[in-house]
Parts: sequence; C-alpha cells; structure tokens
Amino acid sequence: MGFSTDAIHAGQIPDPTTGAVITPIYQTSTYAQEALGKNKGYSYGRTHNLTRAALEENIAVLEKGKFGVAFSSGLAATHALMMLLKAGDNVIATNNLYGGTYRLFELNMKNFGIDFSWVDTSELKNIEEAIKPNTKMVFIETPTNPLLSLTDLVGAAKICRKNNLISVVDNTFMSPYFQNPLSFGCDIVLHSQTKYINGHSDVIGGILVTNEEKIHSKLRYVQNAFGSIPSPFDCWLVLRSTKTLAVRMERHDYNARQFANYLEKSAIAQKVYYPGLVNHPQHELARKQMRGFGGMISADFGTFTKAQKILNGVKIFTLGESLGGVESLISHPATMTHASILKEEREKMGITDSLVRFSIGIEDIEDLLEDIKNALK
Ligand code: P1T
Repeated sequence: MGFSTDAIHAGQIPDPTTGAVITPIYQTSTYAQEALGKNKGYSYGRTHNLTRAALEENIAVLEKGKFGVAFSSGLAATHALMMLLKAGDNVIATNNLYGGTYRLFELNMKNFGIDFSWVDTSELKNIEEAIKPNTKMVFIETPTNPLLSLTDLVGAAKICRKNNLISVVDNTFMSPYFQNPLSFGCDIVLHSQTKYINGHSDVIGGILVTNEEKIHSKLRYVQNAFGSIPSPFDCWLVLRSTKTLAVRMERHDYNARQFANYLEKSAIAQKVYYPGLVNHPQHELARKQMRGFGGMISADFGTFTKAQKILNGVKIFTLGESLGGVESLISHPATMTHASILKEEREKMGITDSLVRFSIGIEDIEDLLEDIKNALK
C-alpha cells in the first residue's frame, strides 16, 4: 500500500454499531464486565482504549513497524524507554538533541544510576569507541534539533546489532513520511506526535514503534504500569491528522527548500543548516536515507542583535516553542528549547546566541519570504 492509503485506512475501525467511517472517541474510563472474570477484552481505560489502539496501529504501519505504543508526550515516550534499563546501564546518546531529552537524561535519569555518554553520532566511529561493557542502548536523533546533523542509520544499526545494543531513533523531524529507521535495522522509533504527525499545534503526544515482540511487551507493560497515556480525544485528533501527513510534508519540504535557498543566496545569514542544501556536509547521506529534507531550518545570523531583530520583527512566523505545525514558527534555541544545556556546551555544538530556528509551515512561500525581508528592514 502507498503511504497515503495507509495513512487514511490503517488501524481505522468503522464503528460496529453505526458504521461511522471515522473511528469514534471511546471516552470511557472503564468497561462493564459481563460476569466475574468475563469481559470483552477491555478492563480499564489506562490499559485498553480503542481510539488509542487505532492510532497505535496507524503509526506502526506508517513507520513500517509491527507495534506502536502511544504516550502522553514525546518526553513521556522517551521516559518509557528509560524503563527498559536499570541502574548501572550506560546509554550512548547523540550530543546535539532536543534540550528536553538532554535534561531528562542528564538531570533526572542520572539520579537513578543510568550513565550517559554524549557523542557526535554523525561519525560512526564515535559510537563504536564509546561502547562500554555496561552500554545497553544507543539513542540517536537524526536530523538533530536544532542543528540538523545526520547519523547514518544503516551503519549505526549494524554497530548496535553487532554489540547487542538497543538502537533508538528520534524521528520527529522527518516524520514517517520522509524516513523509516526500522527499515534500516534500528530497533525502536520515537516520535513527538506533537510535531509533524499531528501537525496542527493542538495536541501533545508521543509514540514508540518497534518490530521486536520482546521490546513491545515491555513497553506495553510500562505504558500501563506508569500510566503516561494520551487521552482518547488527543488520539482521535492525531488520527485525523495523519490522513493529511503526506500532503503537509510535501508542502513543508517545498517551502523549506525555497526558504533555505533564499537564506543562503541572499547572504543575510552567516551559516544555514538545512540537509537539502548541497553544501550541507551530509547532503548525500540525507538523499540516501531520507525521502525529503523536511521543514526545519536553523541559521546563524552572526550577532544576537540581528537574531533578535528577526525574532521580534516577523509577523507571519509566530515566536514560540515547538515545530511541525501548519503555521510557521520561529524560535531562539539558546534561550528556549535548549536553555537547559550549559552555555559552554551549547556554544561548542554551534547553538550560539545568534542562532535562529525556523519551523517552516505550509503558508504561501512568497509571504514567508516577504516576512523575513520585512523583519530585517
Ligand atoms: O514536547 P514533547 O511532545 O514532549 O516532545 C519532546 C521532543 C522529542 N523529540 C524532539 C526531536 C523534539 O523536538 C521534542 C520537542 N521539541 C520542542 C518542543 C521544540 O520546540 O523543539
């Protein structure tokens, strides 16, 4: 089946009572049991919910996986992953990933005895060299937030398989439309559904997808035992959204290519980070493992004053956290999404005070270009 056919049909259960085409919102916390020990397979809302099950199947199919397990946010999904580990385990993680993931690992999970090795996973040898006897997991974000650095997924999956490590890929920036890490041999895909998958800036959600039965049953246990589940209404909203994921992603990608080209050619930025630019250091890898380049662009404007002028001067772009919605957003990673990283560490990676991140929406590109030109006037 093609992507859009799956997006529209996979996991969709027409209502058995009325035949309603759209999966209903099963807004219930519990289920009537026929007799003691006899029920229809549904016992309690945290454990079972049909709207959530429909969403989990839908995203699993889009990610070329067998099992999806949904959570109340991207970070709740990341936290659930940590529950696959125990005190004394080591995780190798991409050094430039979403600031909230860094904060969860470094400021919280460390207190529970889990140790993190931060490496630049864009060089596969760094992953190999970081493996310790107690390493259990490799956590990769590709492209990274906000610097759009890539990791070779075929190579990383091979290293993990050889060393018996669980490979996890945060695929939020690409969405299942542009990249499917499980197809490259990775074990688990993570999404903040808050971003492209939902795409309408009205839901916080997360999901993990895997082909491994053992991992799935552990995650299913964690979902119920820890209870960070999404509401039936949120699941329904995300299901509504995946139907248009393909058309939205095409437009994000089309707009972002033009926007990145403008930033580069006009020389208003000192450095532009976008995998679709031929001078992106991993452009060839992007072409190999991604089917598009996505809607995220970062640019270094040289001085904080210039960055501030753009951040405060735009009118169509909204200054705000988050990304992946139909409306364009602009943000300042150093003081917003990545503020929990020490300034020194941040600057070493390239997250300077003059770096601006753009989430290119699906508005008319001419208007977005005009907006940034006007902001600089
Ligand atoms: O916000 P939440 O749904 O919990 O997702 C966390 C998360 C996980 N992974 C990536 C790559 C992310 O970008 C995020 C959230 N990011 C933002 C809020 C942001 O503005 O970058």
